[in-house]
Amino acid sequence: MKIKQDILVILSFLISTGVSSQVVNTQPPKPVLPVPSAAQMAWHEMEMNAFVHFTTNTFTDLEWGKGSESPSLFNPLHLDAEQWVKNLRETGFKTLILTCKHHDGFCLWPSKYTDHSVKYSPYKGGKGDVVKEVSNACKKYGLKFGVYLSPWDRNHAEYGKPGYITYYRNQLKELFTQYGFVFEMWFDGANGGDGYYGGANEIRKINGATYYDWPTTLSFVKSMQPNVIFFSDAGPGVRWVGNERGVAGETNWNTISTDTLFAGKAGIEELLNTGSPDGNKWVPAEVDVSIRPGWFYHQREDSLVKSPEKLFQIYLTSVGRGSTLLLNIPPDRRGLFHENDIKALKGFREILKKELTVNLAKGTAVTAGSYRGKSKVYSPGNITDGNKNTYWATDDDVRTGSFEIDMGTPTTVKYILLQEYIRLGQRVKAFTIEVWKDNSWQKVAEGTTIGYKRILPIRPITTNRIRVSVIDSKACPLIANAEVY
Ligand code: FUL
Repeated sequence: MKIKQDILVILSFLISTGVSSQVVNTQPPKPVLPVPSAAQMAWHEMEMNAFVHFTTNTFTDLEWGKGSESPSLFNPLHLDAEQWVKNLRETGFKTLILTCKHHDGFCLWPSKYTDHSVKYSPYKGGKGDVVKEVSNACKKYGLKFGVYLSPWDRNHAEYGKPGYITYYRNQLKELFTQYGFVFEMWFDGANGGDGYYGGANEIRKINGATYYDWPTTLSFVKSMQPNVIFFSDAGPGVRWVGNERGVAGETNWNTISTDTLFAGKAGIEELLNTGSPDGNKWVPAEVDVSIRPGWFYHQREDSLVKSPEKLFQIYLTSVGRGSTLLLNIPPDRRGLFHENDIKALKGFREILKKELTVNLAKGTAVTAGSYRGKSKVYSPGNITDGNKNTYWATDDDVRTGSFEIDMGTPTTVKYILLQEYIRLGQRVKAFTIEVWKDNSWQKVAEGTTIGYKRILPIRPITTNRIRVSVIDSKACPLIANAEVY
């Protein structure tokens, strides 16, 4: 008798907690394909990446070196890669991508395959290796290191001919075997045109679709480093965002069909900017933008460094639109980040701290009209539990729904941050945000996509309750996180 009673007590406990229903109703939602790879997921989570453009251009004041520059020009007497990396880390950057070779062909490492490198420069008496210094500083301070190696080479005599492809792959081999883990490889889309080309001084056009034989090159790199992410206009790892202004689409799908991306096609920038909801590949957009008007350092631009406020705006239109930021900070002729750039980075960090540190929603109660199988595994409480791997989900046939965050005490709210559980695909197509004010719900924001992260700045308003409604979704919505600032 006693045993029976105990069983009854246990059963009623299981029912009240929803655990019993898990058995029948709580299979995880099926993925909405395509979904991110593990390396792409890690890339999403980095959020802020830094770009560093540095070469002979820094000394010639050019943006695109012609390829005829003498290596003797390159002499940064005070180069301190740790100064770069420490500043980046303090600002919140997780990675650094270095222009190991820009279009002018000058190599920042002593490549065995050319004389056009640091080895033939006065820098450290020809014994320097900037790639090594930078990758070591990244290791020391916990940033991931990435490589930019321009496919277009205005110095190389064989550019445009088959021999250059062997040269390019030899260089990739050096970079991918001598400097440790490379998280991202950046393939620039700028290609072909006039150049020095070993003294030929002519125009060389290439067919970008066939000349480089990218499939062979990419699998060669993957054979050395399987977890590398490839950036190019069309991926395959991450895509260009379609502009260099720091602005991802307000609608920003991580999905796109890469066979719709033809170079020169009208509207291609717009397509890159927004992605497409029915895209058949996961190729998220990366927002590359420079802290200065140019990508390389020019003294004349010392007064034109973007302000902390502008950098924060760019953060909101990149990270805040489900993309990652790739912010370029070019070292000056000394080989240091310029004081003005450092000041801007510090100011940017202060704004980030001031605006987005105290999450008013953390650990607060959340309620929802419905949740998957009425199971705690998918309950709305997952949205504010601080765990990115738990999420609120609805039943499969429910593609709309809302949840409400109750913060208790009325507080002034300026930003609402939302995150989908994208490991199972990007789903939300439209949503609204309302706040409880003067005894009614007032709409303060609306949007289309959420994706990995969406930050919605709103006109500051004092409230204690916030309601987020998914009004259209590709499948049952999965919301992993909401924060309020
Ligand atoms: C462009 C290049 O031509 C610029 O010089 C710079 O490297 C930028 C990031 O990409 O395509």
